Amino acid sequence: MHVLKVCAALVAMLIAGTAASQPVMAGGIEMSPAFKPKPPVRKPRRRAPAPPPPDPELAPETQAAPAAALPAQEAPATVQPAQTTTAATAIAPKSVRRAKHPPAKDNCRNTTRFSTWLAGFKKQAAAEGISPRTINAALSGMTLNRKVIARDRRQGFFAQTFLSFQGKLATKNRVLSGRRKIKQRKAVFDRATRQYGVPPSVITGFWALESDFGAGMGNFPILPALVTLAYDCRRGEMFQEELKAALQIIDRGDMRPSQMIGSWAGEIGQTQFLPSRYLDYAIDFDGSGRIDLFRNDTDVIGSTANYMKNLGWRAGEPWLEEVRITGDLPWKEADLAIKHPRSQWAAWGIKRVNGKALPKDNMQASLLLPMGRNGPAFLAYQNFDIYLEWNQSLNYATTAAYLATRIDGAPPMSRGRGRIPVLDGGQTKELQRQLVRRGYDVGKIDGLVGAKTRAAVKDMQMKLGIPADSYPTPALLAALRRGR
Ligand SMILES: [Ca+2]
Repeated sequence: MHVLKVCAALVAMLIAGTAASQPVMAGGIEMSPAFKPKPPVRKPRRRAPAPPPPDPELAPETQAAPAAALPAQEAPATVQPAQTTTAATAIAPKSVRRAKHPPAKDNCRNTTRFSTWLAGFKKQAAAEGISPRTINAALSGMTLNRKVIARDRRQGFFAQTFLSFQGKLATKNRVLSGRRKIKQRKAVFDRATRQYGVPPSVITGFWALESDFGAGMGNFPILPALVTLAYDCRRGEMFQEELKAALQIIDRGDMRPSQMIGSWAGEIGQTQFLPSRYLDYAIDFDGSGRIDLFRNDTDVIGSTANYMKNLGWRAGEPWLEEVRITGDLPWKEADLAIKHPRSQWAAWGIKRVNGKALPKDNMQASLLLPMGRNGPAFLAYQNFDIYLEWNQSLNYATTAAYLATRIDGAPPMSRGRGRIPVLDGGQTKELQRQLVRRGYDVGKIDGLVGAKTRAAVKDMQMKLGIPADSYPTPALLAALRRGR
């Protein structure tokens, strides 16, 4: 795992709770005849009852794609063709790594005409082996969907604290429905655990957040969305690869263009796989001869487990654990980029949340304080990195990991120790300007606390001799205003 890289990118999302909103409905899309919304692979839609659907924080909205390295066109060689898959062959582990994409280019401008770009993309897709039939069926008559672009650029404008974010998403309903699903599909989960080492609660945690077990998979035709995002300069490279992967899925015979219905950002199925993730990791876990991530629980469970194993999930190890802090700590050690053996955290007075002692062993963990030293505290184990690969937003990753522990029986989250001070967006911008004046690089002055801002805050806290937990507070802002 690229722990440091991942952590740096991730911490970047710390307070960037980001946009949250319902998937945009298909009504706003200009569709070619090929994309009349008739999703034959989906159950009748029923929106999840829980507040903001999870899609705001999903991978496509974050700043870089999951790891990986083969050019998209080479991927099919490693994939079992759907028509010939059997349970035995489908679960053969695959090892696909795609290249990391460059960070999103905010404030970029599109200079090429859409029609010119699309003609070029079609040529390139054909040159890379996608059949003319698929290219025509999927891309003819495509137009740009400005709503998708607006949606993509709007993300990141909504900051939300971790406590508020997790409160809306890691609901009791999802805890209970997760437990029910595990009981209901016990044999499948047992097989997935044996095969991939990923626990049922971890899979159901994602499953609940991503679609409430299929109730909310999005009703957006993803091809027009992918074409738009592939054209747009902000994350063009990433989405050109996703668009090609979608074409490969069609070429492979898994889906017809009209069946590709999902989120406005191109994710499909009950655990909301981007097309490249589908192409590389979706499997026919029930041996039916086809992969179905829309309606088939067994395929959803197997595919999700297969994906996580390929990301490096460590069987039998924990991922996240809420802990209790007793007394003072060297706060600067609370950083996802820093790991210590559990025995060291125990020596610093960290206990299990029920007050019992932590095992004094060598298990590596970071201390995660999403809202600073007075907020809830977690030990994030090495498997937590897999959560960050799934989605780089730290709020999302922590919420998904915590939800899995709740499904496994962990008690409701502690609200922290006392009042937790919060800076609003305007105050955060002012803090960023103050830090820039002192020579720090905080990235964009955007009112969102990303990795650079957190690092600057931590350094400033150390200089001022105050607890260096990287969490920006009104007190720190006040000290900076006073010219310290
Ligand atoms: Ca199947």
